[in-house]
Amino acid sequence: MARHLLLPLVMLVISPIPGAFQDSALSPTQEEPEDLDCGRPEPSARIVGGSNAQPGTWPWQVSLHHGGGHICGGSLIAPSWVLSAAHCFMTNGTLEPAAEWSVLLGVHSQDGPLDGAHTRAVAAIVVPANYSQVELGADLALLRLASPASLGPAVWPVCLPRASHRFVHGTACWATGWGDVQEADPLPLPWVLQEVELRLLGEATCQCLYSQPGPFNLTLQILPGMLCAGYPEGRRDTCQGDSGGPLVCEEGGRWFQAGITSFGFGCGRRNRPGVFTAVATYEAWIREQVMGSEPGPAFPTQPQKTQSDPQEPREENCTIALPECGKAPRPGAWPWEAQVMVPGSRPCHGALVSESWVLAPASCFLDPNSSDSPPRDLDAWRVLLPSRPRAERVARLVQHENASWDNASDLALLQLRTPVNLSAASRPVCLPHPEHYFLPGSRCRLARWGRGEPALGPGALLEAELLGGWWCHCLYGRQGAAVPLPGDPPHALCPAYQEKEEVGSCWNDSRWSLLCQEEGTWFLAGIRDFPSGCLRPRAFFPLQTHGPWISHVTRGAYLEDQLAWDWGPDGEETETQTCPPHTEHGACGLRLEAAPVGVLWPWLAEVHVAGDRVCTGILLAPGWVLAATHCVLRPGSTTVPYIEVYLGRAGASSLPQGHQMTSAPPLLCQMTEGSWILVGMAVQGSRELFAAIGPEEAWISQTVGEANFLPPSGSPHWPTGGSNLCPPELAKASGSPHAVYFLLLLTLLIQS
Ligand code: 4AZ
Repeated sequence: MARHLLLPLVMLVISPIPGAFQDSALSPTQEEPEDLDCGRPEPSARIVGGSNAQPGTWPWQVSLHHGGGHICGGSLIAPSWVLSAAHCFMTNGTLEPAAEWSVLLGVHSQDGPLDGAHTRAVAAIVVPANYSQVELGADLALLRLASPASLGPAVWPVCLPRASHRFVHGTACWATGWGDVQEADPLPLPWVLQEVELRLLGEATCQCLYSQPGPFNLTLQILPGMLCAGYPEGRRDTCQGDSGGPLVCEEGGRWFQAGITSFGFGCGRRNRPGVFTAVATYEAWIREQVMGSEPGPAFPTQPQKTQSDPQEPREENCTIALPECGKAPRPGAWPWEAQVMVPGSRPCHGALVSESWVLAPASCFLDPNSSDSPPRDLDAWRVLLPSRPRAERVARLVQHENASWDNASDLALLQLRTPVNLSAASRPVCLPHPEHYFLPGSRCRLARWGRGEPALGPGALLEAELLGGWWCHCLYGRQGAAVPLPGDPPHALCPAYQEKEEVGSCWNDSRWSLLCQEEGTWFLAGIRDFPSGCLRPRAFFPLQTHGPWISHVTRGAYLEDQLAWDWGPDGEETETQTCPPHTEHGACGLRLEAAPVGVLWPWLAEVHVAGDRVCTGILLAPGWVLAATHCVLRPGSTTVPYIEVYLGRAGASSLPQGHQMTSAPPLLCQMTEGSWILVGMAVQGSRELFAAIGPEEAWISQTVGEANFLPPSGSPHWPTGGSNLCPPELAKASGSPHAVYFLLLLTLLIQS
């Protein structure tokens, strides 16, 4: 089946049923099929709020095993017949041999001894001739057992609806199974059967929900013979592994099977309810297959509806669900901002990700003196949330298993003792699914993360635009490495800042998270900018790879689908899927004696962007010119523009009077032995303040390979405290630097 279409489940509720089946002594074989007392696991008082089913609540639920494990669910409809989904048994269009399957009946927990349960071999599997794939319907199968099931309180058939049976939209029904509890998150041991209450949705509503834009531009046609159940807001659903299991509705004291779990888009997602095979549609086909079996399945007539039953709505308008996370009244007023207060430490900044969970860097809570997590006194910990009068108490701390001070998994989840009532003032941030693709040009902001000192003033909010994946990857990734395609989790996210706020010393020690906005909804896109010095765009570890871990721990964090699909006129620059290769060796810093007339500085390059000469670059090696990032990456543009580099003509003359270049020139110093060395690049807008090259040495040498660095003894002294460099005579006058300055390496594609 189309894997991407399907996924996790959730469950609720409970129902005790002691005393069920007092009449189970009656021998089913003496009954007429219609008299088989199907669908009655009485008494059944249900309580919403649990997730494990009580033993015996759903005695028709079976588990279908193949290769030693649970693959799909099914329902017992007669002593020798199980109803399930066709897609469970098809591989590449071929039906798998019945002999490879077995049916477990009367199971509750699939771990350990299956008390009271029994197994039957499968004699035959039948699938409708017109079944081809789940999205085209007819996703049902009948399994004939090699010998009849032993009926009893834990094993009993469900009632089947006749073709004329009408299930009223809005009815609360129940789905059951041992499937995943979230997308790609298997049911944990001891594998207790799960149940979830789902509401039947009308076909028009379901079609309308599935027509809402969403990932992969999915188009799904709800066909006759399908039915939908769930909620526009998602969060309760069936998932992978529940397929083939029943969706049952109680009518007149009996349980009728309205649907067979078939597919859906993901699990529990907004506007993507589960899709089921409508059993009533297939009455004739089922009767035909089981003809001659005694007793066969029971198709009781639909119990009379009472007067108070609602009229079936004709046409439902579809009230789609909007994201419940990520809405902020204005940038900076973050309703998910959380501060974790641990006695004796500075507050640690994190984000509310659900009613009960806060995500924060694990490094806030790691003991620097010990590699093991010491026992902690969480009693004294507090979490401050916006607009909450009292600090929240912490019940539990769960650290990512790979968390360490300096890595991409520096994450911890803190569970609040009391869930927060979500409101406009306190609500979670949205988290991206693993396949989320933040479009180049996405509008982003920084938010405090961890224990960093506020390098920015309280009102300062850096607005940033996301760079395309190619640029971000190749600025940080290994040369020649393949660039992840859109939809594959990126290795890094690079925002390019636009606002010229007071930034301080390139905020070297600050810790930030990256929030990106789609359709007015904020996602926590990245965490922990990696140490990158001042000269390159900041890069953040993408959070999306951690979505499954976060939903596994929290069971209810707000993972939200991608909301923006507009690729814009430029699209992503996907032509080159690898980063540029290294080039040949060369020599640096020596002014050629026989320079062409008028050329004073042979390493200077004119950088032209979209036809305009914008700044000066420096030839570092035959294939590489170093230039300021802001020369080539323009605010408002999502891709790198057309760039030309002219060599051998820069520096011969100064710019014409009055001509303003985007970037001021590089700072070069002559060593005693006569070599010139590049010391800094002028900060944007300044002719006096330079961003030092020294801290970028590792990056440049890794990228360029053959760039020539003078040995330390020959280098001028690199400033240690920060990476901004002022010529000594200007140091006093410079004040604090404005705007971080980036460098970009251009590969010369055409060399002449
Ligand atoms: C599955 O893969 C599956 N959310 C079943 C149901 C749903 C998704 C996937 C509906 O078996």
